[in-house]
Parts: sequence; C-alpha cells; structure tokens
Amino acid sequence: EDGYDLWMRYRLVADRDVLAHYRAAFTHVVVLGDHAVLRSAGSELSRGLSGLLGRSVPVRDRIGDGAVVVSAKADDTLGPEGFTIRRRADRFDITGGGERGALYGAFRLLQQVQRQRPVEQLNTTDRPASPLRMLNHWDNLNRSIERGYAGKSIFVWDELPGLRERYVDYARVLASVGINHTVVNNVNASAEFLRSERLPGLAALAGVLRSWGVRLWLSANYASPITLTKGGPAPIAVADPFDARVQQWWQDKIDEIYRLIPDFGGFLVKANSEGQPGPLDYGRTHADGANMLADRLAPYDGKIVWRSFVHEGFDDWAEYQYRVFHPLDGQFHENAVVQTKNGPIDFQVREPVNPLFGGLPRTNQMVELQITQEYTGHSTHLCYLVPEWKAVLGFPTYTGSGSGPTVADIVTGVAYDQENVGMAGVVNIGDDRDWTGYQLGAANTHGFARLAWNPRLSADEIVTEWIELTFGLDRQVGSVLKAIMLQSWETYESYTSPLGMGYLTYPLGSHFAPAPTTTQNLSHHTTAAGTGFDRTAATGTGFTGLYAAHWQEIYGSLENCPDELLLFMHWVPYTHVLQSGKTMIQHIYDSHFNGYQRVLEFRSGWGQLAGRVDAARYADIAATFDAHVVEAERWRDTIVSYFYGFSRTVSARGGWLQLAYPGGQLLFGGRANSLAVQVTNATDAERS
Ligand code: BDP
Repeated sequence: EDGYDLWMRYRLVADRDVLAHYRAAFTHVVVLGDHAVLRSAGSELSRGLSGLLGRSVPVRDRIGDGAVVVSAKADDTLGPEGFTIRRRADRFDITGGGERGALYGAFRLLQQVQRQRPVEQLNTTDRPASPLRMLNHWDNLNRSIERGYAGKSIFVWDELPGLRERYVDYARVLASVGINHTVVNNVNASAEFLRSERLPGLAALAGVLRSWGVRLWLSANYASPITLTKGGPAPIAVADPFDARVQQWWQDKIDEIYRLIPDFGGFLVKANSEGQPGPLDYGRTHADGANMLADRLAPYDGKIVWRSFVHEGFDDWAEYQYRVFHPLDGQFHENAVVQTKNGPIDFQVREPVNPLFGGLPRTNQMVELQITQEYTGHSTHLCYLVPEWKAVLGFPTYTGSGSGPTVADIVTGVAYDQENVGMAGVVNIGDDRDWTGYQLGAANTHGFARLAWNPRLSADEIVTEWIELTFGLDRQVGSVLKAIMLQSWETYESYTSPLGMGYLTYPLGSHFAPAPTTTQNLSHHTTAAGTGFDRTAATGTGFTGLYAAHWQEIYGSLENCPDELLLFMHWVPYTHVLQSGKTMIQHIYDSHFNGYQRVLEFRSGWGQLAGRVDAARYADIAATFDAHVVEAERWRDTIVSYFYGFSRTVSARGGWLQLAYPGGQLLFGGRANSLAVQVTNATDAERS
C-alpha cells in the first residue's frame, strides 16, 4: 500500500463472523432517483462493499433481500445534508434529506463496515453542524503550492478541460468526510484564473466536483479588472468598488462564470494584505469591497468570503486585524462571510484565540484553520492538529451571556442564528501518491473535515476513526499510534516554542527551521534578564484589552495568565516562577529536552509496530520519524543555546546544560560571564 487510498481502503473484512453477517446483509445496491450525486453514492457503495465483502455487490434496479437502498427525500429535521441509515427486515435504507445527505450516508455506512461494526449497530441519524465546510487550496497557476509539502498541485490547469481520474478520487476524498466547498487556487491570487479562456476548463473541473456534492470556488485578485483589461480595447485603470466601470466588469465576469458553472460557490478574497490589492487602495473599506462583489453574486446564490488576515503597517500585528475589522461589524451583506484565522498572528503552534471571535456578532464568520503544516513541521514532524483545533473551537469568548458563545457556537451559526458560517481549512493536498507528503499527514485532513461536520467529536474519537480506517483494527497499532498522535501537537510545541512565544523561524523563509534571532522584536524581546512580549493593556501594546473582561483579567495578569500563553502576553524575567513551580528559564530548558525525548519515544513506539502494518507504509513512516528526530534535536539545541546565550543561566540538571550530538554529549555550564564546556566521546573534529 502506498497511502493513495487514504481512509477509503475497502480491504476484505478480517473477522470471519462479521464478514458472514455482512455478506448476508448486503447483496446489492439500489439507487432510487436520477441524480448524479445519488449515482455517486450508489457507485461508491458498490465499489466499497465489493472490496470489503470480497465479492461483487452490484448496483441493480430492483429492491430485494439484501438491498442497500439509497434515496433522498426533503426532511426538515435532517436538512439537505443529513441522513438516516435504517436496518429493515430484509434491507438497509440510506435516506438523505437531500442528495448530498444520501451520499454522506453512503460513506458513513462504508466507514462503519470498514470498522467492522455489527449489522445491528449500523442504524444512525446525523447531519452536519456547519453549512460551509470548505477547503482552501493555495495552488498557483504553475502548479507550485504556497506552503505545500506534498508535491505539485493535483490540478493540471493547462490540461483542462481535459480531466484526470485523480479529480474523481479527489472529489471522493472530500465527499467521504462531508466537505462541500473547495477553493482551488491560492489566496495570493493570479487574475489569470478569471480570464475567459480559463473558465471552460474550470467548468469541467466543477462538473466532476458537482457529482460528489462539492461546489467549486475561486480566489479572486481584487485588481482583476485592471489586469484582465490591460492591452484590450477598453482598459480599466482602477479597481475601486465604487467605480461604475469596475462594477460592470465584475457583473459581466460573474454572469459569464455562472453561464458555465451554474453552481459556482463564489470568491475568496485576500485584499490589502501582504501586498495584495484591495478597496483600501481607493479609500474604501473592506466592507465596501466585499459588498460590491456580494451583491453581484447574490442572485446566483453565490457568496463572497473575505479574509480578515490583514497586516500592514503595525507595531504589534496581533492587534491589527481586530482594529481594522471590528469597526466594520454589521456592515457586511448577508452573503458575505468574514474568514478569520484561529489566532491573531499566523498559525503558530499555540496562539490565543483571535479576539475577532466574539468581536463580530453581526457578521457571518468562518474560522480558517491551517491543515498544511506551515509552522508545525511541514511533512517531516508529526503534528496532529485536532487537539489544537478542539481547543480553538471550545474557547469561550465571554462576549455573550455567561461564558459563551464559543468559537464553535459562532461558526455553526448557533451563537447569532446565522446561516452563512462555517470552517475553512488551508489544505495539505498535493500530487504526491499519499496526497499529503507523509503518511500521517492525512490525519489532519480527515480531522479538519470531521470537526467541520461535528465540532463536538473528541480528538480521541476522531483519531481512533482515522487509524481504524487507515490501518485496520489491530489493537496494538491502534493504542500505540493513538497515544503518539494525541501527544504530538504538545510535543512539537515543547521542543519548538513553549510558553506561547511563537514565531521563532525566519519570518520570510519556509517557516521550518529555528531562527530565533530573526524574530527579535517581532515575536519576542529577549534580553539578558528575560523574554516575551508585553501585550498587556496596562504596560504593553494593549492587545489583552481586545478581549471580554473575563479574559482581560486573566491574560493581563502575570500570575493568572496560563503558562502556555505567558510569553505571548507578557515580558517575563527568567527567574519568574511559573504556575508549574519552575522558573521560566528552567521550564524552557526542560520543555525542549523532554519534548525531544518524547520524539525518540515516538520513533521507538512506531518501531514496535513492525510487522503489524504493511511493509511499505511502515517503512515510510519509520523514515519520517528518523527525520523528525533530527529536526527536533536541531530545534532543541538552537533554542536552548539561544536562551542560554542571553540568560547565562545554567540548567539545574547537575549544573550543566546538555546538548546531545550524534556521537555523544556536549555539556556546558558556568556562572555569569564564564562558560565551561565539556565534551564527551568526541572525535577531534567534533571537539573542535
Ligand atoms: C501566511 C503564509 C503566506 C500566506 C499568508 C496568508 O506564510 O504564505 O499567503 O499567510 O494566509 O501564513 O495569506
């Protein structure tokens, strides 16, 4: 196996009793109704059950004993995307509240069968919590992927409208976990995607997605009217949303798109951020810019998703998004959605929740999470992000009644009774055979989608499901891998950036290797006496004042601020004693050493599974853990040395700070202004 099948492997059911029951229960598939999405459900059931049962389970016209009957019927309690699976005397019914619901029900049945759930336990009813469950690809026209670590874009733009088989598998992957919208190109958008010559190709791609219930979106460059009329008969020199010619250009473009793609989802826009053009260039607001497009998309049931990730000209970039967007609350039109990154900085391993959640009660909002591991180890470090996302979604903003609403309440529409809300994931998919660049990376893709479907699922439930679907039901594989994965996010944090400092990589680079000197003043103010960033309202930048009173008090206080965010909120002397009882500097040292130790344990834990996982995937993952160990060591040694260099404080471990190197150990220590180094087991070259 090479990982291509992800969580849809459909291998023969191993338990003979269970298999015998399944063979009696499922003999054929019947699709009631003529709709492409229902046909997809039927073909997937036939394909999956045939593999799982080791015999043909064809699609037939007649309902008889052992039929799995797929149909859709409008139903208020289910909604268009909900479903029920019911075991009748002689057959199973999968009934969707709409076609997509039926498709999701088909995948759910197949997942339960892959997990060998007894036939008596297959009855279920479910529906998604958020209406917009969306992927964001950061794929460019030349098929490079911004922050992608899994090869090139799976979309071969220049070959469209020619279609590849992989597009169908891509659509199946999305549908299998309930993703219903996808933005196929980078937010740093090339206007070329909107050029008329490109649209028939995109329409062909949209057609494939449509059969699996997925709507295609595009990222739009706000200056497209300028770029695409240049050199033509009627060039437009501005992109001002109040300019009549600009408005007409967009109107024509949107009409053109919908003629070709009747279910086009809409535009995702990154404006006035990191050099991108936008309405602020013309003295208009983000709301002005978004609404001009929203109004033209509305008659087609299209939407605009407008990103709040802006940072230009600021002292503390943590505040900038809030300061720009909070005053616009209530100004965005109904089909405009503001998409906000989970934290106020940029997908660091730990950030406080963006204060815009709870800060925009009259605006439709989506949370943007990063599935691709830009700042969390690319495809080398295992970092399972579901526990982080759970913490984000569960965060109580205290901006409403009691402690609520939580972020999950906001993005599911419960908080403010909204419909155009949901979750977007910057996806890690590329054209590598295993889709995500390393075998375990797909767990994040799966986990994001499962949380978008139901944010109440626990990390334990989600990872267990993913492991069982991906590696089968071997108990030891399940327990060892689950323990590793559930620890991996906090482990990554502990050897890269404990205490919430964040951003310790070179800011303009690949965001992979440690480079703490380069982010001095950007994410920390490190001196001989201490480190951190004073963002308090009392003495710092004022960021803590953007939260509800409850959090202002907690984050603003050195004593009450949770350790994991301490250096994000405060500048702290090395000698400060943390809630953990250790001094801050000691905590930094210990955290890095312990984290590295845990990565060694991950590698040896995986080593125990030899023979229990198919050879190719086993070896692939073992090789990734080897690389992970090397990189974790690099992080530990760089960051520990960095803080030792400033603090000149020696670890309490026998008075020596220990840095391992491949051949032995480097111990160094001393008192202020003196440094002793002792090297053991070294060759002369290593010693020098
Ligand atoms: C940062 C990335 C950059 C993206 C930007 C964004 O480093 O590549 O373009 O965010 O989200 O995380 O717009």
